[in-house]
Amino acid sequence: LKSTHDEPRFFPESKPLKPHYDVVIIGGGGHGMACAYYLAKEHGITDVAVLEQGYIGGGNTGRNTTIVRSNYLTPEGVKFYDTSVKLFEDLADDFDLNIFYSTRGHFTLAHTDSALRTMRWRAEVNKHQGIESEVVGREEIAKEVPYMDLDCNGHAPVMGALYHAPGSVARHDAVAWGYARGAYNRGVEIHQKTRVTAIRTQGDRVVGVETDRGAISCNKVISMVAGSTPRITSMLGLRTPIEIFPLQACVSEPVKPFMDTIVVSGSLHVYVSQSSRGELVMGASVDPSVLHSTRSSFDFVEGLADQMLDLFPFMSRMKVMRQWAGMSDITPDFAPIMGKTPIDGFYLDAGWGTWGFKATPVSGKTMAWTVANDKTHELIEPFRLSRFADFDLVGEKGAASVGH
Ligand code: PYC
Repeated sequence: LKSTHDEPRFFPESKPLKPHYDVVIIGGGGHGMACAYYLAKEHGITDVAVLEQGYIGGGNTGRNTTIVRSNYLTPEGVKFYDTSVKLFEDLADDFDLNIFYSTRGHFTLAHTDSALRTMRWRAEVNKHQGIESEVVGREEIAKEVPYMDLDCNGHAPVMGALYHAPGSVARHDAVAWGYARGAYNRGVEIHQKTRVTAIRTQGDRVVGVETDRGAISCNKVISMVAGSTPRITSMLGLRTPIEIFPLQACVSEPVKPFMDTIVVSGSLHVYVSQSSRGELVMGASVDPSVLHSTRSSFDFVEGLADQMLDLFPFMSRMKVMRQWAGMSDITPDFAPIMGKTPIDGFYLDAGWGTWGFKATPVSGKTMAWTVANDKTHELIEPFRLSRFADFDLVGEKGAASVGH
């Protein structure tokens, strides 16, 4: 009989920290793991330590509602997220791991003339970039989502929608695990329960980090910590316009599959899809005030249920099984901050607000390229930190999916 103890572990036991690494990645979520993976796979850089204060994928990677799409408003955003969608499509093969990637089609409902105008705008920008997006009317929506009350119980009738056929969902933890295993198998060290407490510099250059397990020297540091970004950047006195707002979500009890599309309503501040386990995965807009917290509230579920029942009255007896919150690092223009910084050897991948999961592959790939070449990758050039000083913003508010 073959014992399961003979199988290699998915992840190894943790080792002591080495005194020096070429690259330290702060943050063991999807982005950090993806960057480690592409550094090793595409650039042969394997003297890398990923430091994670909690556990792999335990931050915003495991707290989002797993939507993948590229129907953004700006050409810069559309190109960037489209590259991500294409990478997602091949990820399971790449990892040899099922990430439950499921293309569902994505409806963003418009309940007002002005919302419909934004949908038309997004559709045209998308089509111009070769992305499948179109504005559809009530009849088409009713055909694809027959169980939805398009009249919203008389409150805010649906007038039309932006339909984005490539819209998908995936198993978010599997994405982080796949990247982590791929990075580890190529020689990257992953250190969970290792919190960075300071970043060491000499002049304008990064030379190492201090952690609650000891100090490490290194040549390059990449911060990929989403909601913890202000804690890390303050260690260097680096100013960014990021503010942290909680974003809450929940899942219902599992029910038989009935919802095979993703439905989003920016006006009602809700989004919903059905997971491969049958649970309805639901979320709302960010909480109204700045708060560094991952506590979820009764107010959130109550408000969400109120809006959700306008669209899906038959859900009134469904139970909510779990609820949680993530910390969204929101920028003023609703686009990320990526690339080099004024501190040599310190790279930033942040400002992921409510839109980070879908960027996991492309952010890992372009940040790895940027770090390997010490030059900002052209796809992320529009997202440079200096755009705020240059007044060269990438206004993505109209495509951020949820009201803010
Ligand atoms: O960007 O698609 C999105 C999204 C859905 C929920 C929160 N953000």
